Amino acid sequence: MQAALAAMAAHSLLAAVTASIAPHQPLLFPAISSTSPPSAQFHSSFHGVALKAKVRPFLSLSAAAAPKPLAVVSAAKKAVAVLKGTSGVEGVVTLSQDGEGPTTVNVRITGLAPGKHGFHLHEFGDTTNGCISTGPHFNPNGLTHGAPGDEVRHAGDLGNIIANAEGVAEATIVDSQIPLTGPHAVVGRAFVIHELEDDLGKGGHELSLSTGNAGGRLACGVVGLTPL
Ligand SMILES: [Cu+2]
Ligand SMILES: [Zn+2]
Repeated sequence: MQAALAAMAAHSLLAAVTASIAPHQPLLFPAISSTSPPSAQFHSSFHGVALKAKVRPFLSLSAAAAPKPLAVVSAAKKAVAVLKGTSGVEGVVTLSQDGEGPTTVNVRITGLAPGKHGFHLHEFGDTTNGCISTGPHFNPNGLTHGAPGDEVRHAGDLGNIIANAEGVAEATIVDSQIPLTGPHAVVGRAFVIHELEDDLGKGGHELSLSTGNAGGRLACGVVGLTPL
């Protein structure tokens, strides 16, 4: 009973204190209340901005002190594409990238005719009409078709991969123009393996500077993120 009374008393006291403070709320922000009348503090948008400005530097300072930015720079990123087609050609392409470094692409494709086959990253991850709807080679810089080592090339130009006598092509490609994040990210686009050798823009054919004259699209797969 005593405790209950005490609690009630404390409660009324608190209520009384709150009520008495309420009309003088700026007392809670003495630094601001000294500059203008209380009524302006909480109804003027100008003072709302001033309040934010006071808080923000503290927040950004604490964010700068945290190791977050470093963690982002050194983050490993991984993606995969599963290639399927209509001619028994299939494969898996895995991509990994550390921070802003080059992307390492591991390719294994089966069911191919022995020899060289053009291998590209095409613009769209759209296979609604088979590999045709993946569009042209990924070309964010508006250049002509070339070899992976050329300065003038499509970002998606990854050259040729070579199938052995069993029709299996395995390759590891390291390339700086197919990042997994950022404005030129390739996630959501598609790999395509072609019927013919890519002439790397040097064949003199009317298609050399757009597709490398690499022929039909045997299989394709959309690049998607995977667990690290
Ligand atoms: Cu292609
Ligand atoms: Zn190209």
